[in-house]
Amino acid sequence: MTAESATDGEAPRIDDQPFIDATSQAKSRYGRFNLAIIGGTGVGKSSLVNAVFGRDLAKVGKGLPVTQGAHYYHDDSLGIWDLEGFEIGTEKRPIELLHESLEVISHRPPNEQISVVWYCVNSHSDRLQRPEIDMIRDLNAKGLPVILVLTKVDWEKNPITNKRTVPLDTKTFVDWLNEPVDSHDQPIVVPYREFVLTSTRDRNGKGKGHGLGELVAETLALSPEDEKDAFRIAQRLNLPWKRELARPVIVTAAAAAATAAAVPLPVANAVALAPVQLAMMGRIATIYDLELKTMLSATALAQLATQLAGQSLARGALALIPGAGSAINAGVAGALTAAMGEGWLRLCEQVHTSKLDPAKVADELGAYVPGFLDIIRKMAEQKIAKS
Ligand SMILES: Nc1nc2c(ncn2[C@@H]2O[C@H](COP(=O)(O)OP(=O)(O)OP(=O)(O)O)[C@@H](O)[C@H]2O)c(=O)[nH]1
Ligand SMILES: [Mg+2]
Repeated sequence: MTAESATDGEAPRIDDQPFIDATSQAKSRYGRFNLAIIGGTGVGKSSLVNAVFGRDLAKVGKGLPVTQGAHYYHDDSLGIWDLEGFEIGTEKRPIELLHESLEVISHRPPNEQISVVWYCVNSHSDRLQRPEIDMIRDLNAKGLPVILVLTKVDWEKNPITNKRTVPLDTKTFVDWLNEPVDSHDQPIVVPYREFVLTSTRDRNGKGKGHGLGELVAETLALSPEDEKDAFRIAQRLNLPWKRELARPVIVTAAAAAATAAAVPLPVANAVALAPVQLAMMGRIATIYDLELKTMLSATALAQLATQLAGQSLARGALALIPGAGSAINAGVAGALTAAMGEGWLRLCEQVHTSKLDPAKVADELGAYVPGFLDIIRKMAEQKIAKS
């Protein structure tokens, strides 16, 4: 984005409404992923949520104390049922509290219903206690998939083989999980669906942790089919999942733009493609869980619109580019939209991974999202190279 193109010529008559509409449509289409988290005080629940979702909703504090034992925290893509207060040995039996909470939750709106449960246990315990087993059985009986998350695993790295091994106490727990027995050594069934060993930092409180990739993969696998996309959007560990969601959006928009230009559009009407492109960008932003209203001010959106159409510049300059022609045909419209989508995807990724400050998006647009003229120029170059 150069200063001239924003000021040169008339103000663009482009409506930013498609952008806003597409964002809210995509939000309601993808929906919300709801995770329930159970685990004793200090086992590392908040650290896990932070590591996987990149935010601790509890800290942000829009919490809703639904029952004595259950808090609900949410933003657009993520809801967390924090099922606390199940400390064994408290006044009320944990199982009763759990029953009460699940009963209350079942009467909440559909978009608040639990998809997956992370039952968190400190990996330094040697087995599950009876009340914990009862709770897991209860959750399972209610049709809720439970992932048993062993937290704070202190992996040891063999300096020679570089292989990571779990410490002895965790191994004892894992052995028990593989063949659980009761206190009389009789085999029992603990109906968790998976168990995953995790850490969010090393034993010195440093590093990024381990096992989290497996945790998100298992969570996705156990999520109901129609909530998988919401989980892909809510989580922040796996970028390829987001790209997989965003690419078809680009392909669809490029096809729509090509159709719109099936009868070649005069260059001055490049603006006709803007609704398609803005809608595409709104959808991609949603996939990266970005709040565009805070990223792009009205002025920035207007700048973006100029960038998209480039109409003031295009009018005279096109004639100077050999082979560019004077109309936008289907091929140009499709290529233009696809290039814009890829650029916007990269920009969203940078913001999402905190490599780009959301406040600087407006200034950086030009570096990511190619302008109309850049693409025409490129296509003209290719044409010349071919001939
Ligand atoms: N060594 C190690 N420490 C951890 C790990 N995860 C969390 N901790 C530490 O354990 C403490 C508790 O972590 P939290 O994530 O706050 O635990 P919590 O379950 O949310 O705790 P409450 O909300 O108080 O119930 C903090 O001091 C963390 O730094 C881990 O993987 N390894
Ligand atoms: Mg916490």
